[in-house]
Amino acid sequence: MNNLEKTLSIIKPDAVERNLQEEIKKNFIDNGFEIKNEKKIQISKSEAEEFYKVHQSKPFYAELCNYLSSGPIVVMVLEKNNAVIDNRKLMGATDPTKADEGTLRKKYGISIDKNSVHGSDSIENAKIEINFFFKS
Ligand code: IDP
Ligand code: MG
Repeated sequence: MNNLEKTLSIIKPDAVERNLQEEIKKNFIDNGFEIKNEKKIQISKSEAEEFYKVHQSKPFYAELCNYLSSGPIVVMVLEKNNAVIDNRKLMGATDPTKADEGTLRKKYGISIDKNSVHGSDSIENAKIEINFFFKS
């Protein structure tokens, strides 16, 4: 069945700093994702606060926003059938020590905060997040 979706992926500062973006992009392509749009940017702290506002009540919110704005990131629109859930599966658990073998966070993540990749968690949030970075 054709269920073509788009999702937002971010290669986070820890991975860009280690120059892993081409290797991580190859994982997406090898797993059937098409990279429809892509840019390398650095966002401000206030943009990170807006992007992560669903987490504003969490104890790690300030640290999280400081981190996402601390260096260059690569933001991408990925497309495939069931892109949202399939990207979450490919990424693995939030905490790299709990992520399954073969997942991006297991392979590249350093810690729960420096976990290398972000991916939208629902079709609705994917639309919001894609619009945040790639205003149409
Ligand atoms: P997700 O990225 O797997 O969707 P979320 O719960 O949405 O995980 O959390 C967003 C981001 O916040 C995570 O990717 C991680 O970088 C960071 N984070 C989550 N939990 C913690 C924590 O307990 N301490 C520090 N950072 C955290
Ligand atoms: Mg999340």
